[in-house]
Amino acid sequence: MPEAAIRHDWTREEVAALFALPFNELLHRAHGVHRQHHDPNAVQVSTLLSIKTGGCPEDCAYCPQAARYDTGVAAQKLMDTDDVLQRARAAKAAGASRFCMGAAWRGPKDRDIPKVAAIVRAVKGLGLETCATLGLLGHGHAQALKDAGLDYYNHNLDTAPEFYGEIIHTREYQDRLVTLAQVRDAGLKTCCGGIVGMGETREQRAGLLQALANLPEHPQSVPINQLVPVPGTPLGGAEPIDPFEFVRAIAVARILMPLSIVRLSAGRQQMDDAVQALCFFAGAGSIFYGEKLLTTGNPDVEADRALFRRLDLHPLEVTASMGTVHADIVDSETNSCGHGCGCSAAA
Ligand code: SAM
Ligand code: DTB
Ligand code: SF4
Repeated sequence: MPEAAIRHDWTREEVAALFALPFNELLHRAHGVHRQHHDPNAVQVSTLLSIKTGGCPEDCAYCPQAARYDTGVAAQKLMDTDDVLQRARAAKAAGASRFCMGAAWRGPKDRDIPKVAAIVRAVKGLGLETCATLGLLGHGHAQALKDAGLDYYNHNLDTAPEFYGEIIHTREYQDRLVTLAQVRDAGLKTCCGGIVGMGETREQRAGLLQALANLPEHPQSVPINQLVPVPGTPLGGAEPIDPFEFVRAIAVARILMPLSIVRLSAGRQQMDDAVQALCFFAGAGSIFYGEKLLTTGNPDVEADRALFRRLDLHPLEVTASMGTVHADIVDSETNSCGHGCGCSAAA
């Protein structure tokens, strides 16, 4: 297979044509691209924590944290650094290599930035990669977070430009592009993806992935979320997406952005193991690990350990400036690699 080109000029027709390939053909192509640039048996493992929950003024139709929807999520203030640190230590001990912190804000106020920066600095000090998702950034925010030791900033496009207006009315697509530019300019890595299963058409799913792939730089991390329908939100009763259509979205993302790590993100609790296995084959190379996403559930740690064992997957080791982080999520009783791949993850 020829080396996959890194392109930023994908047309809608090209992306739609990938979606329309026979399923096996699409997965074969996607897996080929995956193997060219990634270890197909390694999965990066991140743990999420909501450091500021609920009470959000925005109206994102999928979100349980919007104050205007009655979802039972109580508004809380920003967590203290010590409480976040305790959760980050536990995540590291359980095998996560990255700690992702989310805040239910439209965006941080200037006065929030020193507090979040202190949290980031402390988490980074544990030897974890750090990621934050705080909403739209203001002047100087990205640089201050970078200076505190932030590695990634998550800010999603969420859906295709032409479907966006049906999902969110309190901020524009363009606002998101501006925040993403600030993130890149500060030298932060970008985590940017979206949600499928919100009632969009396949054409609109293609539109989301086209928009992601045609950003000035491919995001280093591309989370593909399946909608978690939460009662009380406008999308609480959304029709579940065909699981094979979700796998197609992962595969197309893999082909469009060959160097990026595509994350099989929210929605795994609603997915069976066979669908997750197809997602890994199609090019997903990252998951959220730990019983909770931000406010909704995620598979149990034990279930994920068993899944990794059954699929012979091992956690991606992150060799950053702080050294190698060993993510021992597979089996705490044995300590040698049984994959023949030389990794130190338990088999
Ligand atoms: N408030 C910030 C913002 O919106 O940018 C950061 C946190 S927000 C919860 C981060 C992302 O979570 C959203 O952009 C969306 O992609 C995802 N998300 C939220 N609710 C979801 C749901 N019910 N199902 C799937 N993904 C969801
Ligand atoms: C992303 O793309 N998905 C994560 C993370 N980035 C912040 C959030 C998923 C949230 C699912 C709904 C909830 O738990 O509140
Ligand atoms: Fe607020 Fe973010 Fe939820 Fe939108 S997705 S309502 S901005 S917390």
